[in-house]
Amino acid sequence: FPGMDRISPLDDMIGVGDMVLLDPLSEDSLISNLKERFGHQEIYTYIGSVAISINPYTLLPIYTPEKVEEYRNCNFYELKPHIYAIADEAYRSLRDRDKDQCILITGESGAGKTEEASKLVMSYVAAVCGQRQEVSQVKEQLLQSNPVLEAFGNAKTVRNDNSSRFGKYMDIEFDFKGQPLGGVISNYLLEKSRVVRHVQGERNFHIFYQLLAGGPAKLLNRLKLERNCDRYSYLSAVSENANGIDDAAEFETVQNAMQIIGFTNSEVTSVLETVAVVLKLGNIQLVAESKANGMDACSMAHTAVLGEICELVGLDETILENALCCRTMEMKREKMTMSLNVAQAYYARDALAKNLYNRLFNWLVNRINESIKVKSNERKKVMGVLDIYGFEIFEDNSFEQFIINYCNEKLQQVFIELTLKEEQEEYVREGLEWTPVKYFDNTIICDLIENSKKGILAMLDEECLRPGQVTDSTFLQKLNQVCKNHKHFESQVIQNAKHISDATLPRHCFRLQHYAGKVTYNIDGFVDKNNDLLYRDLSQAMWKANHKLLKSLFPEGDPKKLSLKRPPTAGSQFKTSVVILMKNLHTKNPNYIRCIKPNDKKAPSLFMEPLVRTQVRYLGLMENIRVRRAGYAFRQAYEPCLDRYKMLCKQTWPHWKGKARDGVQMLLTTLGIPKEEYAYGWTKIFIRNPKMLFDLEDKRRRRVYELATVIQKTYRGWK
Ligand code: AOV
Ligand code: MG
Repeated sequence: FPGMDRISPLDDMIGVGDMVLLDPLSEDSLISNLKERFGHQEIYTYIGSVAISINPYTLLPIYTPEKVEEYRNCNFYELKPHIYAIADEAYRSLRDRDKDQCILITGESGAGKTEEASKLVMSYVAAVCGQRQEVSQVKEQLLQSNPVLEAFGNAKTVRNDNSSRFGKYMDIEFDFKGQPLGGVISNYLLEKSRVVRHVQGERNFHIFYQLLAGGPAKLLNRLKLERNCDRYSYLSAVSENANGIDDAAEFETVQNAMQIIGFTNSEVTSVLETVAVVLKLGNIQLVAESKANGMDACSMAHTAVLGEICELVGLDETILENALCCRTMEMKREKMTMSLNVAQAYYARDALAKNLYNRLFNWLVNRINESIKVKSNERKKVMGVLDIYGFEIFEDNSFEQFIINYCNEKLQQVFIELTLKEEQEEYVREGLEWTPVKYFDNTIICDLIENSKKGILAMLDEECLRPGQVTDSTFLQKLNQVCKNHKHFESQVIQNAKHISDATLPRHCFRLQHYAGKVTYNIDGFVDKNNDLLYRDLSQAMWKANHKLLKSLFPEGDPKKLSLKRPPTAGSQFKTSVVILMKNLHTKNPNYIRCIKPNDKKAPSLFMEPLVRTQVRYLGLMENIRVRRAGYAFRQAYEPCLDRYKMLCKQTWPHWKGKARDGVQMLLTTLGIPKEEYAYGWTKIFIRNPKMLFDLEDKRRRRVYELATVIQKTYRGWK
């Protein structure tokens, strides 16, 4: 009888494993509970069915195949809190109760979302579902999409050595037996500005370093690349790489993964060629030239790199040079070529590099989707796993942080809506009494950003589309006018307003009071990044390349497909995809993992209380506990409840002939459990406190033991 020696699953726990039971309940007691558990390497703690996970920054021995076995098919509360318990619960609800699930993992940058989502949840699900040959290929492909997307979409930042610079949502699709069939990945706004620029101490996307460190000599020779990162102006100095990342080994992993997913050799080569082109673009240097007419112009300082690029992609050098140094204007059916000055040409070069890389990334996602998509038409059950960039507050925050934080704001909103809505609706549906608990609703901030008329995104779009002189400053002026009275908005112009607490806000910035803290956004580049336009000369040049992949990335460069329609702005595209994502999440049963970062040193066993306190506050953990407590922590349909515990009462054992609800009533009354501990819903019994459930489990275990002893004695007697 496994588990026989344990009285209750809570007994061998450090501190309190489910903080619904925390007594007394205060922010301090909550934090010291987390601290105590963290000190004993208990990184997971529940609030009801929500798991809190604190990044251990070290590999703990709790992710072994034995652990998977232990958690597999075990009841949620029978074992210590673990990500596997959440994954198991979600998987079983999907398989046995036919409910689509989503796993929502939130927390700030470096808190452990990717590790939990992409690695632990996915590998757990892969381990417990079918083992057949064709299934294992699907599983392998799904798992291998991670290293590929991480190589191209992750980078070292000051917060996290492997920071996701794109958002990812993956639907894993199963058949009715719970065997994986395939999946679909959606990606959200890659931080492409990183391709051309990153702050000191950070890196460009991993793949660049991986290729240089791990690419075989023959390949590098052919691509005319040097191993030394210093040679490439888009890459950081060598010293920044020395942080335990083994780029060469990662390169191997990525190559392997691409093969397993089903990339052909020539596809892999084309991808690496494109990566090389991006690197080389960064080395193109331009010099000023004066034209006879006194206009500024520029030309290539050295043509060697240009030659290398053009050779790689099969393009005439003059075409690329012209596209980088000039701009064609079309006026009243007349074409005019204008020379760019050096700054403009560098700008064009960087725009091309960013665009090219971004399109390559999208192509990769599509290509992976092609491999993992479900080929049959059967009805599917779906588990969605969301792993998005976490909330970011840097010293200098730009459009990218604004977008990232908007997304986190929306996720917080879903958390609020779904946890509270679900609770409340269920109580009402089951006919129980319920008084709502107060909590901070961040709808006001979401609205400030996304409102279709006066939201910041809408105003940015309006400004981008307005004819005339549009600059970041005109956009800020507009913001100031429209948002000046908003409680969550601050800027210099309105610094005298009452709600401004400090006067340190620079002129070219605005500040938002997000649910997770105040963030000051530097307005520089907002208009440009939102516009996200690539000069037509550049896309036309790329389209002319004799390189299948590269050409396909710039379909608008085809002169036959000349379209005057403006592509949607970056902000509005992002908003649209967030709206779709939110709709999708609302159709699924949510499972929450809320990640906390224990320190900002990336160090193991260091618990910085103030840092944790901030996160505990903005994640709303206290409110979460209060809601759970005011309501009922557990609920179970009458039939399974009676089945499990009927052995505890003479009247219900071995069979209860009446209605299950009456049987449960008989059971609880006979056991003498106080009435305020539970309530009868129409279809379910609601239990206020998990303690009662644990007591029932204890009693049940003892009873099973007694029954087993009786059987053993009888058996011995027979012998
Ligand atoms: P994030 O996804 O939340 O940040 P990660 O999942 O990348 O954060 O975690 C950051 C680092 O913490 C990882 O690279 C691991 O070294 C370590 N880590 C996280 N969880 C665990 C764990 N359970 N066990 C051991 N180490 C862990 V961001 O993508 O930056 O928002 O954008
Ligand atoms: Mg991540």
